[in-house]
Amino acid sequence: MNLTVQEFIEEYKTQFQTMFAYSYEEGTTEQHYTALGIFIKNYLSRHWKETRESYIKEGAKQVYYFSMEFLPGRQLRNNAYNLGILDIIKEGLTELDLSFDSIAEAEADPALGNGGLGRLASCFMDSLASLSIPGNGNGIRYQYGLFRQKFVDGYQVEVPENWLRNRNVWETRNNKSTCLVRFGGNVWLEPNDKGYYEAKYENTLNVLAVPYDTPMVGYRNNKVNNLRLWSAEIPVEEEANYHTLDEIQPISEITQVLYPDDSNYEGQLLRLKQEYFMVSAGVQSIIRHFRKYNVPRKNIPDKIAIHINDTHPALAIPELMRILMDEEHLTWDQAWEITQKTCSYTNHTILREALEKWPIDMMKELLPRIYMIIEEINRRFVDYHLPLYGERITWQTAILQNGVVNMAHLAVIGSHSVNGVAKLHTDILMSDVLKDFFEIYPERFNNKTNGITQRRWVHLANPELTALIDEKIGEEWKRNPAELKVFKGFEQDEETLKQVAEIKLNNKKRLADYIEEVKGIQVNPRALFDVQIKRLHAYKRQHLNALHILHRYLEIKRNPDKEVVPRVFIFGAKAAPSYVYAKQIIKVINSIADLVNNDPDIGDKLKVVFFENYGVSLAEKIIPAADIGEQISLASMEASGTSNMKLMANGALTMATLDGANIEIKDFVGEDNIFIFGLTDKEVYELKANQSYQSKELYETNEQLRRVLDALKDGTIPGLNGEGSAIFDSLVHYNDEYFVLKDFESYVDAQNRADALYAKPMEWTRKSLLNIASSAPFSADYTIKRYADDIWKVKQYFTGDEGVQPLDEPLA
Ligand code: 26W
Repeated sequence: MNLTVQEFIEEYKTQFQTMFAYSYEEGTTEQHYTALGIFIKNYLSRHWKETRESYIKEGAKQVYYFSMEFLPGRQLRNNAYNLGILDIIKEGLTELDLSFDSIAEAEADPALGNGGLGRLASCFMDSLASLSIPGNGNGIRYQYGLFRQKFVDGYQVEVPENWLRNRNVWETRNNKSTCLVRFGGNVWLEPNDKGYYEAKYENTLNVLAVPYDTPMVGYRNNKVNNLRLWSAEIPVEEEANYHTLDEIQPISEITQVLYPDDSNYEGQLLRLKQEYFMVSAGVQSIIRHFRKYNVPRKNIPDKIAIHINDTHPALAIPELMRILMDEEHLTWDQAWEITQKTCSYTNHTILREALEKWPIDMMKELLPRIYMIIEEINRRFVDYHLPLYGERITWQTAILQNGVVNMAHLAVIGSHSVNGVAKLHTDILMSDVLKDFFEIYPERFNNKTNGITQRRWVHLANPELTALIDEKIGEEWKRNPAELKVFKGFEQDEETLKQVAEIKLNNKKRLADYIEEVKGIQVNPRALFDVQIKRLHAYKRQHLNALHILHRYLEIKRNPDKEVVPRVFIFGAKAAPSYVYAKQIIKVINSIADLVNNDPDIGDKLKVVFFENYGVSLAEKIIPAADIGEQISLASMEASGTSNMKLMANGALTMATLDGANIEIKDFVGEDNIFIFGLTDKEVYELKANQSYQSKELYETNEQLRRVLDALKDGTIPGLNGEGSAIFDSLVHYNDEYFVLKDFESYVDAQNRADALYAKPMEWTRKSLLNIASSAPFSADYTIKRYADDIWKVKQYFTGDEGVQPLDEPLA
């Protein structure tokens, strides 16, 4: 299927006319987006079908990645690129006097996730397809994605994100594969004459789960995997029972909106409904597949792997038990063996407040049969472990504790594999958060450091850099990222360094134009672009960044004639709507931006830009233009981070604490090519254990720090209504939970080192090049290959020599 430009032009014109009944010349950008999306979807549909058929024919083991969140980003460019028809389409459109770039901007960015966890799921989907691994995504088709963020007077305001307003061209509603999910009511077990107990239900709320399938296109390998997102509807045969909107509400609300919190667990009934809805529909459709192809049930673990992305889908464990026992009539022991061998779990956070614990009463009432099963899992666990491990360990690891269902415990007990997402994070799971489990099941624990897809984050987001790498080392690195290291050979090559610097400058110019367009702020593209993009959370310490900016501002005011390295500080971050402190930090940074950007004494020396509505599409614009990536979480708190990897791959130098994957970045790039500062995780643990930290002392004894902190509340910053004082109080009077003041000095020091280096452009660019060339180990292709080999035991299904090749070099 080699499309030519002329074929494309003819087919596209017809496509447009068929859809809109007038000529393409009269179309709006949005219509062109729709027509082009449908064109591409038609083009890939054969591969989609053939991929599914080939997996069935081969009897391939398939993995199902269960996740409450996916953040795929816009798909038009990515799909065309992976299919290998992007250039043809671009050329054809140009001949038609249309611009691919503007058309691509018309696509809604599906914000079906909060942050790192959701984006990781989508990078993984891309890698699964590109590695020719039979991998399916299973999630929720939220009608409203994560809220759209607006700033009003510098305050965050949330607006609904109606991403489905225009047609979603990528999805296919699949009426053939619906299933019923039951909530509430009464359940009991009745012996029958066939010799087993039958589960009987009455007065349940029945919800129809309707799958919408979205193609996940592999890189140049003719493979298209499936992402299945479920939507809740009234079962057709019960339609007559529903009369008013109020009556429909309990059903329609299930998939209406994504919970906008990525760090704070709230035991809300609706969230529990969402979790069970997605899990039940997903597991049912897997088992139906087995029935259809008559696979013996005991072979389930040889044929499928279910991956649980954080605890949110952990009910897959009791749901699989339920189906195997109640519907497939296996015994408990048979069902349990299958379930454990099938399921695996990734932990994404050590924040205690993020760990899911459902009230037993709520679970019992909403999911009576599931609760019975959890109770039995717990009973057997306790009975078995009590004599072996004693009271303390057994009760601390039990699933049912103090009136709640501990979902992490359920996930660990019901899985054969438990992994963290960076080396340090996994170590902390084993030595602290899940320590007792590590004692019981040491063999289950393993590390899988996160990764990113270079296809979206480098090839497409940074085409100039990609072309340069192609020119210098050939194109092999695109299929085999390890090849990127060859680029290191150019670190002393002046011409290459100049080219790298020029590309960065071009990217910065484009971003500067965009900043002017959307924020009305003029920035100097030659200034150092310093970027922090991630959810707003105290542990990520955007306020440490803000203190440093204030410090710079005060220094420039005190020494107006001193030469400084000009900087543009760039932020993108949403705060959970109920997270007051995070919202106060947003307001303070916005007010600092007002102060700094409008002070004539400051000029180009310092600018602060806080973008509204940070998400995948904005990240694609910002990351290629970054000189510094801020990764400044308190050591031990950030499980991995993934923007650190994206920024480094685009030549940003990392400003980092020794946390999450920053440590591995440092190991690969070398400590001379990264700015490390701050407490280590051990020091943090020690300070917490001996309670010796007193932030107020630092305030009182460190004059530089005091000046900066005082500026938060003495009127220096315009437009605040107590937000500066609130942050001041948390840092000075409430003893600074995240050790911001403790790390301040060493942070400023590292920032000064960055200035000094930036003043030597060739040296800076050399380190930038080394970052680019050292980023290969963070390709999600490697991460996925390790999941596939170590956890899922799924194979790559090559039909030729296409696709991302078997990876020769075990990295990390
Ligand atoms: C129950 C509410 C809730 C929702 C989401 C709690 C916790 C979460 C996620 C675990 C938050 C998350 O996205 N964690 C991030 O996962 C990334 C991918 O592994 C890591 O790179 C980040 O460090 C981690 O914060």
